[in-house]
Amino acid sequence: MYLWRLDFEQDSFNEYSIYIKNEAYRIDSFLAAKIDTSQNVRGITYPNAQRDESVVDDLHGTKVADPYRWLEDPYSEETKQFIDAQNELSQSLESNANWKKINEKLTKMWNYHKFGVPFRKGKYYFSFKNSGLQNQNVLYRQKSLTDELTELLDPNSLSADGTTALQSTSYSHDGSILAYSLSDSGSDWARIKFRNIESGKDYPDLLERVKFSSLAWTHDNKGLFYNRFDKKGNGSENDSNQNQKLYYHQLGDSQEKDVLVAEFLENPRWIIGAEVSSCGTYLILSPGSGANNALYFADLSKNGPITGKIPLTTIVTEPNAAYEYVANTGSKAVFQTTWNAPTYRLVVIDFDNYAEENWSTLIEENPTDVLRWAHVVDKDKLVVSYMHDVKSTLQVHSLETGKLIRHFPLEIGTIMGFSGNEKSSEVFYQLQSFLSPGTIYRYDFSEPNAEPTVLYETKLNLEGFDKNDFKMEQVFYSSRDGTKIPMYIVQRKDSSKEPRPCLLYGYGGFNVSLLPSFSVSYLFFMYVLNGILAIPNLRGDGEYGKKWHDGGRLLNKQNVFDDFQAAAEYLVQQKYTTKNKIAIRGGSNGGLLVGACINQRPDLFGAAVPQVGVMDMLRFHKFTIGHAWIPEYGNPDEKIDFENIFKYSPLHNVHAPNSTENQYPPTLITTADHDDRVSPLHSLKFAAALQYAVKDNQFQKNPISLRVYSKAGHGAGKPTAKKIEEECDVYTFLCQALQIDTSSL
Ligand code: X99
Repeated sequence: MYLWRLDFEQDSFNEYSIYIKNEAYRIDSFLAAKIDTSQNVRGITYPNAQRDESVVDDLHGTKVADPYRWLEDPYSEETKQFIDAQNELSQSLESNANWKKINEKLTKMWNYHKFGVPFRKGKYYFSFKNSGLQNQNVLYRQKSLTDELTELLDPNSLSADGTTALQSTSYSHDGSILAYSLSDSGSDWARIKFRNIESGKDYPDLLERVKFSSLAWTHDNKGLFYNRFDKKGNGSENDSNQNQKLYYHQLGDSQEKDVLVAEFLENPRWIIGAEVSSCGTYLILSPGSGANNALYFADLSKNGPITGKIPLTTIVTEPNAAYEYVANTGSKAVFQTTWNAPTYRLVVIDFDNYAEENWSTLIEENPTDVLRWAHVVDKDKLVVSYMHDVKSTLQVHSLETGKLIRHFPLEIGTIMGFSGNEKSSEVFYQLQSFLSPGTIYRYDFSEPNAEPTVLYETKLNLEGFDKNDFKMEQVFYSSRDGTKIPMYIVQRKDSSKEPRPCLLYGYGGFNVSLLPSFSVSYLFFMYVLNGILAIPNLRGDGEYGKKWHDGGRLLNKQNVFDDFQAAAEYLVQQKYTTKNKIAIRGGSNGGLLVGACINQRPDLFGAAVPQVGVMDMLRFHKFTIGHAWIPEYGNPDEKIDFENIFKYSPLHNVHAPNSTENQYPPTLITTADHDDRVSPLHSLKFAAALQYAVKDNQFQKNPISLRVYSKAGHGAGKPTAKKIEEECDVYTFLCQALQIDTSSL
């Protein structure tokens, strides 16, 4: 199972005064073909994007117009002008007096030391640290945990504005060389470099055209397996990513000499996960698309030097479940799988006898708890983390028998980081929650009777903050079909008579779980703006395993939107807040959620912030990695999926309001120019359609705005400065839209 990079982060902006300014957009006439300005009755002026009514598709017998198809070209002058015109409106948020105050407070709150869990490799411990406001975390090494930290890799030195980010790292088996991939401006594209850990100097090697790559060293420390595509991109293109290949690079060679070791020509959409077993003998491939993968292995010790395609043995031909390598002892390998186990189990597959009927179960699936991960430590133990009703648990099992050895008691929260390996008796883990910024624990299996000790407790730089002044509840509310949905609700304890503003944040897809974790942005909303944070665990997510995921995907996708809307209704019924005080926010698949919900229940929310969302659900599969979402959304080229998708696709359900109550809430749509996970075209087309639907509508008073960030992507690798700016935009917008009392700013 691949750990998805999800972290699309917050965005954007807006303030009403910018709409009220009476200046129309002046666009050089020779470029003004597609964008013009128009002004509606209330003086809100939107860029008037030209509608090309000639673009109409016949999809399974239904005529579907796509008048903003031209916005799919990221390089056309017209698209650039559309973006500039939208940004001109939305950017002026920054001139709102609240923006500066929010920026000051938020920057102060962000400025505290952040540490990651240390991990051991070779003769050093390695750890990430951020002194507070550094754009990117810095990688350090140290000989012992009490030694000084020596800087190994500081991405902040690689670009002045912090937009070059470390994407992933992999240490050679002997711990002497670090392979690391860098990405620019938030794109998924990366380049791989190599650094000598002792000297801190880079090797000349440079590997490009890398995306969605594994980094798997051979244990001779001579080179690694990595993935690349034939064509290079820079992140602003939206070409479909197909025919990924697995290569082997030998350190010292130029990339042209790299050896093609695996490709799956009959499955052009597969991404090829690759791993070298902890003993170094086996190459394990887990190619697939979406959550499921096939499974292959090769015995590297039998094949001599890597000079061409590696003969692979097939264990699982068709991606029918998730299979992730955990560990092996000789030919017997442990995999974590959903095969016949909707909440995951651990199975042992013997590479010498790998037919399915010979697999054995090491740890049975748990009927209630979802197995999140398992790691081998201290030679013969498995540390296993489960999720129980949306909180982490941690326990130790025997690697040989699978039997439970002990539990580690945990406070309510989430294990955000874990490190440990079979050679060491020492493990580290970090626990976070909504009100706890993170405590790192150390436990040593050589002292089995000892309890975990605190290695580092993160301290906020926030005078007067006491987490005991807040309360965190978990409620289970009924959705439309009666299903009980868990939701965390966090807020200050002191009661206020006025309804509080409420931030309702959801995701609802891809088996992703929203577990309690710390976010400065959330804390700012609760602590400074006296808001209520509400996080429901919608179907489509993974909090209860496959049944939860399946309950909100494909033909069940509407359940996700129902669950989210039922959360808002619950918060109103239970008198936590009122409709006009609820802001819905979500990113990526959560942007789709927010987009669909404002079409379906515009009356239910006081503001909406859909970020980097998938909005054109009839064409998502045509761009970048969109094809990998077909198992989640269905295939628009199939009639049955088309009919389902067409009912909720945000772009295709935009409509003119028919009453004041049903007008769209103030909406801030955000995206970024290097988002090559979800192309900005989704947000551009959605914004154009919404603005067109409301601009001359007598019932619509609330603004719809679009902010397109530059040198930014889907979220991963975003520099701190950009994160803070975007949060300032969002909160300035929300203060206005929800009429939040800003006297505390
Ligand atoms: C992805 O699209 C993940 C893309 N991706 C792979 C990788 O398919 O990053 C892959 C294979 C092997 C290594 C690395 C990768 N994801 C991740 C979805 C949600 C996710 C996404 O970003 F599943 F968590 N989406 C954007 C879904 C809809 C909007």
